[in-house]
Amino acid sequence: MAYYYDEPSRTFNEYLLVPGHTPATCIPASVSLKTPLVKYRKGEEECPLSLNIPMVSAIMAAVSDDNMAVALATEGGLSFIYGNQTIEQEAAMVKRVKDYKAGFVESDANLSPDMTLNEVVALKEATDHSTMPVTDDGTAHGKLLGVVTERDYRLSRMSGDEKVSEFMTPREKLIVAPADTSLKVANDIIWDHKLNSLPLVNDDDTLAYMVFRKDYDSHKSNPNEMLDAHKRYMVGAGINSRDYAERVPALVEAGADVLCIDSSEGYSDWQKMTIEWVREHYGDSVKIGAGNVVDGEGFRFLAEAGADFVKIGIGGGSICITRETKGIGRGQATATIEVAKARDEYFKETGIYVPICSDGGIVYDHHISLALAMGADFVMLGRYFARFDESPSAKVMVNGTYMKEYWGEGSARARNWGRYDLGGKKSLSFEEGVDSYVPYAGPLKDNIAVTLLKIKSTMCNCGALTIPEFQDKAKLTVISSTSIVEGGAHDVLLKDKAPYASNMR
Ligand code: RVP
Repeated sequence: MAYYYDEPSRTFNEYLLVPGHTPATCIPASVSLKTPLVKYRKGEEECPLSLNIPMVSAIMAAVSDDNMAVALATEGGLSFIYGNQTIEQEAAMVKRVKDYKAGFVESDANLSPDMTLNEVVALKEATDHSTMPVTDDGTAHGKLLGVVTERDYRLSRMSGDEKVSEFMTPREKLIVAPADTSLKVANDIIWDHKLNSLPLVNDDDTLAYMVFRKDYDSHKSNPNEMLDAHKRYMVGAGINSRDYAERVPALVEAGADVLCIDSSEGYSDWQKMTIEWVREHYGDSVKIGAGNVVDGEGFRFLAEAGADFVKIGIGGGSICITRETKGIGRGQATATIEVAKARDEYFKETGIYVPICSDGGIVYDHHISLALAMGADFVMLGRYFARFDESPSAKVMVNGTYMKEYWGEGSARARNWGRYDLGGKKSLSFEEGVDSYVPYAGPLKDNIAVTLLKIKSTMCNCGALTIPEFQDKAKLTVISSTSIVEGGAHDVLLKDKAPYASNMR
C-alpha cells in the first residue's frame, strides 16, 4: 500500500520565526554568516571549504556565468557555472574566473597612435572610460606607447582631427611597474605619485594590466571575498551524470573549486555512479555536491554515496513546472526541515557533517532566513540573481519597465535534458520549466547588501550571532492563511504602488 505522510508539505510562506531574547551584544555588525560548503568531521577538524555568506547562484544559463561568479565571490558567495554548454566552454568560463585578478584590469578601451581625437571621444562615450592606454597595435596587450586621459586634451581648443600620438602622455613620461607587481605595491605607487592609474608592463614593454585607484578602493571594501590559497576567486561548476568522465577532468584542470551534479531529481543510481567515479579518480581532493532530494531517505542515499553536500528541492523553483508535469515534489519548507533532521542523525551516527543547501523557491529575503533557521547551511537562488546586471541574460524593456530574461533549464529554450537523467538514450523529452521575465534590479552588490542586512537583523531578533546558533535557537511557527494577510500591509491604501518588498518581486 502506498505510504502517506501525516503532515501536509509546506512552503516557506507558511512559517514565521518567533523572536527570542536579544542581548545587547547581538547587533547585525557582529553577526557572522560563515557556513560550511562541504562535509567534514565537525568538532574534530575545520571545514575545508566554507562560504562567507550562505548564498550560491543556480546552475543555470540565465544565471551563472563567469561574470556572475566574480561578482558573487567578491561578496562572499559562490556561483556554480552552468553545465548545459560544451565542456570546453564551461572550462573556459571557470578558467576566466580563476584568472581574474581583482584590481588588475585588462583594458577594454585601447587606442592606437594614429587614431584621432574624435575617435577617442567616441570611445570614451561608448565605454565610459576616461583613461585609455595607447599601444602600437591598439590592443590590450600591444607595446605600450602612452596613455590618454581627459587631462591630455581640450575639446574647445582642438579640431578633433589631431592624432593620439600628438597629445598622449608618451611612454617615457609614464610611471609604470612590472607585470608581477602585487596589488598592494601597485596601490602604494599610485598613492606615492598621486596617480589615477598605473600600467603594468611585461619585460618586452607590452601592456599586461592597468591598475586604477578606484578599483583598489573597491577591492579593499570587500572583506568577505571568497579567495583560494593563491588569492584567486573561488568558483563552482555544474556537471551531469552522463559525460562526467570527460567533463570533470576539464573542469578540475581549469581550476574549479567544487563541482555539483545538476539534476532535477537526485535520489538515483546515476548520481551514485557519478560520485563513485570522482572518488575513484580523485579521492577526496575533488569536492562534489549532489541532489536534488526532498526527504531523509534521499539525503542518506547521497551522503552514503559520498556526496560533499546535498541539495534539497523538487518543483519549488520559480520557473519550474515539474510538479505540474510529473506530479513529484514537496513543499520546500517541509523538505528542508526533514532533510536537516536526516543530516543531524547522520552526523550523530558517523561524526560526519554533510552540509545541505535549500535550492529554489526563495521569493522574499526572509525566506533565506527561514531556510537557514530550518537547518539549511546555505541556499541556492536562480530568480534572485537573474535580476542583476551581472547575470548573462538580456535586459529588455517590457511595457515601460526594464526586465531581465530568466528561463528554466528544463524549458524548451534551454533543452537541458541531461538534468532529467533516467538512463538510456534520450530522444524524446518534455518541458519541466518555463521561459520568463523578472524585474531588473540593478547591481548585485547593492541588492545583496540589503538582503544580508535583513538576514543578520532576523538572526539578532532571535539572539543569534552565527548560523549554527540561529539553527539552535530558532523558534518556528506555522501560520494560518489569515495571519499571512495580517503580515503584509493591510487595510490601508498604499501611496506607493510598488509593494515594500518590491526588491524581491
Ligand atoms: P528559483 O531560485 O526559485 O528561481 O529556483 C532556481 C532553481 O530551480 C534551480 O537552482 C534549479 O534547482 C531549479 N530549476 C532550474 N531549471 C528548472 C526547470 O526548468 N524546471 N528548475
